[in-house]
Amino acid sequence: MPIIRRSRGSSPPPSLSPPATVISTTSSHTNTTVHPAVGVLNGLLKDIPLPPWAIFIIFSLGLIVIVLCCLWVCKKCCCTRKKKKQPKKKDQERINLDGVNGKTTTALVQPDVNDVDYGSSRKYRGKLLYSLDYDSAQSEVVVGIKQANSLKAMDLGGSSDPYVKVYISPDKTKTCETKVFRNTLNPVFNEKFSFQMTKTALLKSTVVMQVFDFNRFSKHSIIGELRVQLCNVDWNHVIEEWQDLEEASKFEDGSLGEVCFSLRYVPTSGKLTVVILEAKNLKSMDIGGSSDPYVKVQLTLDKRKWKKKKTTIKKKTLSPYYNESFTFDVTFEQIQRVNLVISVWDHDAVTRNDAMGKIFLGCDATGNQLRHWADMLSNPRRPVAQWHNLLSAQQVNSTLTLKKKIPLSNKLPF
Ligand SMILES: [Ca+2]
Ligand SMILES: [Ca+2]
Repeated sequence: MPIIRRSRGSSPPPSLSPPATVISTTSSHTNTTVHPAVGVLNGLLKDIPLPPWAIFIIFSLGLIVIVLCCLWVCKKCCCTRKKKKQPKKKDQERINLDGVNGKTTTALVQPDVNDVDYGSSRKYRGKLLYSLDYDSAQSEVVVGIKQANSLKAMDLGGSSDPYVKVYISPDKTKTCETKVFRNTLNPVFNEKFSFQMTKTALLKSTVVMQVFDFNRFSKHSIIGELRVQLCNVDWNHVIEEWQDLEEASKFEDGSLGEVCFSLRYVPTSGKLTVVILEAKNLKSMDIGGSSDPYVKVQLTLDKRKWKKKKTTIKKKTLSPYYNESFTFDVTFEQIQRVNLVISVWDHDAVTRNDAMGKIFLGCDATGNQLRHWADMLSNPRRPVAQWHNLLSAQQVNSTLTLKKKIPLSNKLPF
């Protein structure tokens, strides 16, 4: 205890004197070793009326601010570089989008890779040399089928058996064919066909030249076709030219024949009556240039097969007359969701029956068919009859995209 007191008592006097000694030693130390510039700095620091720790904090803060400034400048530089890159990306995207948006138009002007492929396949169908002449004294168009070149091979042996079918559309009363040339892709036909035609009819007509591959035991397949609108032809010159064959148009109005039927709907009793009256200009499906047509009447509900009935078979005719009536129970609520599918078939005793043409009316129909359906609905209890051009079964099926038959339970009222 006393020792402690003594030390405490003795310590205060030295504690007062040492700062003076320390300062003197430091000053002597700076004077001897430190650079003159640091001396000037120390002089300045001495002049600043702030304690050293405050100066240190201010200096530190200044340093931090400078570092932050450097970081900000660096960041700014990087951002501007990125921004310079980004617009390039946007430009690329914009170019791509333009390409997508204008695909139909650009494809027409300049084909892209896919179109080049398509073009090569088009060339691959081959080309046809034909001639056109109009004899105004005789009122007839003379179509010359001269020769074909580099036709597409349709048979397994890498060749074809080509012949050309010629007719004038829309009046298809006369159809001509060249001889069949066996096993060649470069046939020389040199045949001429004449078609009676007034000058006014000429302006509305199209010459159709279809190159087929003959097959003895299977259906003849089309290689390609040319369609020349006669209103665009300069008849002052003899027309003789090569043209690349096009892909055959799949759907030609009127070419499959026409069918006439009447529709009657009674909303109160929910009865839909379809009377199949007659058909005309049907295609010949059998050897001997005829068919055995019957008509199938089918109803679909919500795009599903629902109910069907069919007429009797009319033997060996392309203009059958039926006058057969079919009545279906269709409630007023259901009639809004129904399509009526009329199809004409050729009956064959031995082989499978062939579809000759098809048509559908109802909620998903368009044009003439929709008009007939709408007329029926707006004239309840009255039969409305109309002729319709048959379309190909594939075309109608793809529009309808029928699903499976409705399960039996769904048909029951309980
Ligand atoms: Ca063949
Ligand atoms: Ca038949």
